[in-house]
Formats: sequence, C-alpha cells, structure tokens
Amino acid sequence: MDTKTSVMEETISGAIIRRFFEKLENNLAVDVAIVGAGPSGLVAAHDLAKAGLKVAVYESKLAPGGGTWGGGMLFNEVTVQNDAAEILHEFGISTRQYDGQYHTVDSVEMASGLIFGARKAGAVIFNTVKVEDIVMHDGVVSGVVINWNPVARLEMHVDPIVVTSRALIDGTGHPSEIVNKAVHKAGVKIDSPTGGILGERPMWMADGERTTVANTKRLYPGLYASGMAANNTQGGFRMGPIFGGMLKSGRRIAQIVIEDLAK
Ligand code: 48F
Repeated sequence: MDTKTSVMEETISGAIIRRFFEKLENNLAVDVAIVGAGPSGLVAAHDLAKAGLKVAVYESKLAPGGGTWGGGMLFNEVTVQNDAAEILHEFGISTRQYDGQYHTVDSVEMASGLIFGARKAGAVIFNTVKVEDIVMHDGVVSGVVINWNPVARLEMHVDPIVVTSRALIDGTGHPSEIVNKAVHKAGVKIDSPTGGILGERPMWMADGERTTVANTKRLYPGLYASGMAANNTQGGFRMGPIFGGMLKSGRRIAQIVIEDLAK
C-alpha cells in the first residue's frame, strides 16, 4: 500500500474539516448577521467588517453575488450612477463612463470584486447556507437559524443550528424573506406605514433608485433591511439593472448598524 498517498488524503481532508469548523465555531455569536450576498449585503458586509465588527454573511446559493452576475437579461453589463461608481472604485472594480451620469460595469467583475472586497475586509461568507428562521429574545431579533440549502431544497427533516447576532440585516432581495419571518411568524410590527410589508411595486427606475436608499432603515429592534428587501418592505418601485441604489443602500445600512451598536 502506498502510505504516502493515504497520508496526503488524510491531511487534505483534515485540513478542510478543521479549518471549516474553526470558522464556524468562531462565528456562533456575531455582531452582524447578513442574509443574502447580493450587492447591498456585500457592501454592508465590507463596511461593517472594516469598522471592526464581527460579520457573517449567509448565502443560500453556491455563488455569492445575488442578482449581479446576469447583468440585464443575461447581457453581462450593469449600470451605476456616477456617485455609486465611487463605491465600486473603492473595491478596485473598474467602470466605464457612459452618457455623463452613468457608468457601465462588467457584471462578472462587479460580483467577484464585491465578494472579494467583503471577504478581505474581514467578513466571513457562508455560502450554500440558507437562513430558515430568526431568533427572538424578549422582543428583540437576536439571531439566525441556519441549515444547508440542499437540505432545505430536498425537504429533509433535519434540525438546523443557530447563530446569535446583535444586528440582523435582511439582504435577501425581492422577497425580503427575513422580514417576512418577523412579520408573519413572530407577529411583529415593523417600521413601515402599515406596520407590515407593503410589497414591491412595478418598474420605475428613477423612483426605485431614490427610495431604495430612503427605505433603508432599522425595522424592528435587532432587525434591518438593505437593497430590494428594504424596498419591498416599504412598497418601493423596482428598478432593474441599475445598481447604484443597491450599493448605496448597503453603505447606508452599515452606517445605521454601526451607530446603533455603538449606543
Ligand atoms: O437579490 P440580491 O442581489 O439582493 P440585493 O442586494 O440586490 C438586488 C439586485 O440584485 C437586483 C435589483 C437591482 O436593481 O433589483 O435584484 O437587494 O441578492 C439576494 C441574495 O440573497 C440570497 C439569494 O440567493 C441572493 O443571492 N438569499 C435569499 N434568501 C436567502 C438567501 C435565505 N433565506 N438565506 C440565505 N440567502
């Protein structure tokens, strides 16, 4: 028997298992849990980690990046406004000026650059992990209930594990899945005109872009939303393949959480 081969195999498997469980164990209690690694969640993760907070991002898909990769209708270019292009430049992502007010960005460079930037700032990203529920302690949203997404997809009857957080950001995009849990399962009233989720309205790019940032806020003690999730809760319009609002919403929610956690 070739002992060297079997030793190498043991070493490689051991390296992966030990390093992964070290990462998981170090993140059982975090300052900020972010659900969804779309553009808003990744910018928030970057800014929060850079501010010295312990940040874990949960992404149900294998590849983080959310709706960035596909550009518009799979044409892999996206657009951002001049001021949002500056955020991308901070991540080292290149943009091309278009028509005075806008820049175009290669969507693959944008997705990969945002992921790399968030990770390098110190945020830990758990991909293929679905947040299936929230934790409530004495009227405060206090963490996430997680499981492997393939387990959820196959509807296996497997209990999840739990991570506690001081702040939980719903960055799940259009469905605002986490706020939905808070409203429909925990029965909380969120900071919206009705106390519930108003639901996204149809396409109106200019208004959707403006309101995405205005709608980015703390919704309930311990619970925040960014990007399309924020817009969905407040009944904002959708905007399609322009991403400035998403980037600025991620930055805005990071500022709000930093201020709240410093209180
Ligand atoms: O939708 P998404 O990209 O979020 P966003 O930051 O950006 C929206 C834009 O991409 C686009 C748009 C731009 O103008 O309208 O839609 O608001 O990314 C959300 C991510 O959350 C993941 C999902 O797979 C996606 O990558 N996600 C959703 N639910 C869960 C989740 C969940 N329960 N657990 C973990 N990840």
